[in-house]
Amino acid sequence: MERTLVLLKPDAVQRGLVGQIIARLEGRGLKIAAMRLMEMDEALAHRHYEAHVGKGFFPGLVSFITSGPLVAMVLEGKDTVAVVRATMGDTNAAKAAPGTIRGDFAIDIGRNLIHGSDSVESAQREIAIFFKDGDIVSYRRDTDPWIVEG
Ligand code: D4T
Repeated sequence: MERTLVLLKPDAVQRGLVGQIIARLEGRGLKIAAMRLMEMDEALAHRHYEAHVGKGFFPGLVSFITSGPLVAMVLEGKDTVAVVRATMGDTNAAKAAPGTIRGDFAIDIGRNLIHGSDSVESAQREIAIFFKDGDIVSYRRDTDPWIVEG
């Protein structure tokens, strides 16, 4: 089973969309392996978004992501990285397809509600930034065989 890091960004918390967003991810069959409400400081934001340091949108991104509490989660399941990205929709929320989280709840790239790791390698790096090994819970659900064959 694959794991990914999901962040429900400060706009999701402020707009009261945390429950609806988690419901969509859970509804697909993904399993919550870790979850915490927290604030990101500048150092953590730089670490998480290290690939974007120096880009024009970086200062705005850091100011937004550190502006209030967010929900960090580890989700687990089959092809989780790709499934979460598809469920989120296009990074530029204005172009995100209806039916996706961003396509239904957002209209701006700088307020796009949710982050999901873009590869298995990124997921490993990002999960380690937000969670210790002991924070991640492995468990079996009776519904698992009804969600993934075999
Ligand atoms: P995140 O990392 O938040 O899940 O977004 P994506 O993986 O979908 O997109 P990204 O890494 O390219 O961008 C990171 C983050 O920066 C914001 N952003 C991005 C922005 O405000 N303006 C921009 O022009 C871009 C490219 C949105 C997501």
